[in-house]
Amino acid sequence: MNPQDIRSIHARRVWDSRGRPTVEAEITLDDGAVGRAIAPAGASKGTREAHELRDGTPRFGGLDVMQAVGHVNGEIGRALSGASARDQAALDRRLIELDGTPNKTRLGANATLAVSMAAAHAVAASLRVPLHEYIGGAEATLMPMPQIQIFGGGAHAGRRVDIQDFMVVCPGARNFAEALEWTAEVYRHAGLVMQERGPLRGVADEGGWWPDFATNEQALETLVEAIERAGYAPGAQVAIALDIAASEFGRAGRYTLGLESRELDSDGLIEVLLRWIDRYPIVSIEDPLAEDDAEGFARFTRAAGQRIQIVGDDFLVSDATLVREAAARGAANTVLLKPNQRGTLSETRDAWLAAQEVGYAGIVSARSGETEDTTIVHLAVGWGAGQLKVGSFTRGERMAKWNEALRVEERLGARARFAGTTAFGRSRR
Ligand code: 2PG
Ligand code: MG
Repeated sequence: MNPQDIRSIHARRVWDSRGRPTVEAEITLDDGAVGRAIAPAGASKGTREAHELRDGTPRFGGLDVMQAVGHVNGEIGRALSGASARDQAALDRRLIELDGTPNKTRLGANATLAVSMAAAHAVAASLRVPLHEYIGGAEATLMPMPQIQIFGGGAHAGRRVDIQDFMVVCPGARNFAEALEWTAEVYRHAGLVMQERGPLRGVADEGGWWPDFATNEQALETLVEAIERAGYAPGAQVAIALDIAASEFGRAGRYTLGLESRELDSDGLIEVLLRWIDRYPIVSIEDPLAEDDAEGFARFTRAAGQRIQIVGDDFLVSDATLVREAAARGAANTVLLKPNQRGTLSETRDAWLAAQEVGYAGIVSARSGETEDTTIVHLAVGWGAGQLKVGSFTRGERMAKWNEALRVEERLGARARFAGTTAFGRSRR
């Protein structure tokens, strides 16, 4: 018997921030240590993501996860019982083999990810160290730059505006805690500006203000105004990061901006984005083009990749092979890392390792459907990714992550280093 061998695995159905079912796994080790983790769920998903297994029965609009829960309590539990949780790579390999499909279609990435993450939590508990330290060792002391949403949009706001995330980062902040303080002020002032213009219409899926705008660009203007009114210098102290999530309104090189009743080709969309970069203090753009538009991605990266960070989310789906392919064609310079796009911690980490090999930056990211689970905070610190995207600055499932990061920074004390914008992606050519 080894203290970190798996004694038992149990899954249950719990509920996410959208009131939808999701999978929680709980692993007990032979020494009695327990680890627990919950799978998140996306709304704007890449087609090459690992498969999220939903029952498809009439219950909860087909979204129930009792099959995935059953897989953990049955097949996965039997296969991993007695295995060492200490060897994350071997455990994840076992999950992949057991599933046997290229994309976790049989067991479900929601089942495998919950187990993969719960195992890491259990070992950290057994070793009595925080998860980030178990993952990255004592030298993993880099606190990430937070990317925080001020206005939601796209699939997270009934497509009220086309662009999905209007976010801020704080290049001028001295540490993580200060970046949160500044963002809190910007968020509050953005609310005040919206209120002056008309009734506040609440918040979008990830907690950003509801985007009651006449054009996409008006959101950018309002964001700059909020930064200024909060007392910060746009660009130098607080800058803008966007997730265009272009796969949601574009395919085969055609893009439809519904709000502005405009149809554009790739170059037309690139032109719009380049104008925005000239006009507004934008330092990062995610999924500027659709997942099927690698050529557009490469053209945009040639045009702007030395000035700003260009992030592949739907485009790269946290996949090491796709990261290498993108690098070979000069498309994007940064990968978004979402563990449930792959379904195990090891595969997600592989994408980050591939990114480092090819000179790409990395951003660990939540999904729009989240819970109180804070694993991603520990991944960001443990992997030294340097950036963390969690959604906005309201709603418990978002604040759980920001607050956990504050605890980590406090615990690291004088050893904590703040990534600032040093970890941002920039193309080298
Ligand atoms: C994204 C995420 C988070 P979703 O596109 O980056 O904002 O959204 O989880 O819906 O894919
Ligand atoms: Mg995205």
